[in-house]
Amino acid sequence: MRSHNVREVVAAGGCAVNAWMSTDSPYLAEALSHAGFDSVTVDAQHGMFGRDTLVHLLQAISAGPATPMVRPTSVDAAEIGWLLDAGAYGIIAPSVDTPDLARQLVKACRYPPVGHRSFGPSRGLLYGGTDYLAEADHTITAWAMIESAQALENLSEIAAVPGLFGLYIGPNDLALDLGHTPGGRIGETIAQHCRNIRDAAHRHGLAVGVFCADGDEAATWREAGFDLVTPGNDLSMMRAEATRRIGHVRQQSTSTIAGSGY
Ligand code: 3PY
Ligand code: MG
Repeated sequence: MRSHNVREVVAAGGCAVNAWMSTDSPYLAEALSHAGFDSVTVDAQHGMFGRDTLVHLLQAISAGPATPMVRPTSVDAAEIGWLLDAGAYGIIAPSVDTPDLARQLVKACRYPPVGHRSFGPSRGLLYGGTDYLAEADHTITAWAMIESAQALENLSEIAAVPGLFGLYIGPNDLALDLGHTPGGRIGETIAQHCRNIRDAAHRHGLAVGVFCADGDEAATWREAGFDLVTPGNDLSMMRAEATRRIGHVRQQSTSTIAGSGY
């Protein structure tokens, strides 16, 4: 199987930089894969595309050096199995609020006897190579998203579930669930939770990642010891840069462009 950039970066003590695809353009996915990101995650939960386009996005990412990952809509085994068969090397599962959901996630990502992934690797085999069956369980990364008060309560038990690669923070849903306003940069209350989640992940030998509003915020979390950061999604990058250029042309200040990352 091809190596997993995120595993390599994290093993070397670095911080992986992850792109986030929410639009339906394989051309853009290909460009992001060539742009220097370690991984590109296709967002099947909030992305504006269907199943066929998702395969085309993964194919386009394969044309460059970035490792393809996907956020599914849940820990559903049939959905995750299909995404892995389509060539995903990582699954960032939303709303993993309990250790039981974390166990379901791991089982969906692993072949028997550890899990119950069904055999039929399809495009995963083409992209991954003939040793796919032998290597898939060691290569694919399972990330549990921590994005609710319930997940915070169950944090240690979730992090202790064997087979997870990392915890990934969804700061917007976490803010919403805790009664704060989502969008924009991470506020101080949520930032303190992010630091606690980082510590819990590292105590259990897991990586920790976070979705950020922009590159500056991602740099801050990289400095805070995070193992993977996402500096907003494709659309937010495009919108922020478009706004910056328009402001430049019109000679207006662009200091108010703080985006939500979406
Ligand atoms: C969140 O912030 O809730 C996310 O899911 C980020 O992708
Ligand atoms: Mg979320």
